[in-house]
Amino acid sequence: MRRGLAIGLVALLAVPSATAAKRHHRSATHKRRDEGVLTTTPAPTRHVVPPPIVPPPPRPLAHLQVIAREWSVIPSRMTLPAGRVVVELDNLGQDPHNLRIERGNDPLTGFDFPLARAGTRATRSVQLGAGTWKLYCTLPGHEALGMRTLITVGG
Ligand SMILES: [Cu+2]
Repeated sequence: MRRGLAIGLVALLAVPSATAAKRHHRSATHKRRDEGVLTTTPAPTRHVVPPPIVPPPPRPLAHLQVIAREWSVIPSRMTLPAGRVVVELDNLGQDPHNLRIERGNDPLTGFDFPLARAGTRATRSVQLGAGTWKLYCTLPGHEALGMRTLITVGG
């Protein structure tokens, strides 16, 4: 009789402890989930990580449209910053034309566009230094007829 009571007491004592263990296990699982959330925020560290060095954004390319027709060469702007320039030649005339971009004081320095048929467009990227540049059509007589202009490239 006494023995049975003792077993009963042990059983009673054992039940709450098993529940407590379960509860403990559940809270441990919960904790793990919380830890998972915490990992998304940077953990405090002893070493200070320097911020990544971000290079400055590249300077936007200057764009120059040049309209060629009989008998003119008309640039979209008369002044440009020095550097790389995307030049778009639009032949809006009825005849083929070309374009040469030549340094004002140095006729040996220049950029040549191939012959553009009427109604066609050609694009070239060129590097223009500071100074005056002449834009003209190199076909015989075309410059004399008016297919020339000067632009100023700044420093
Ligand atoms: Cu021409």
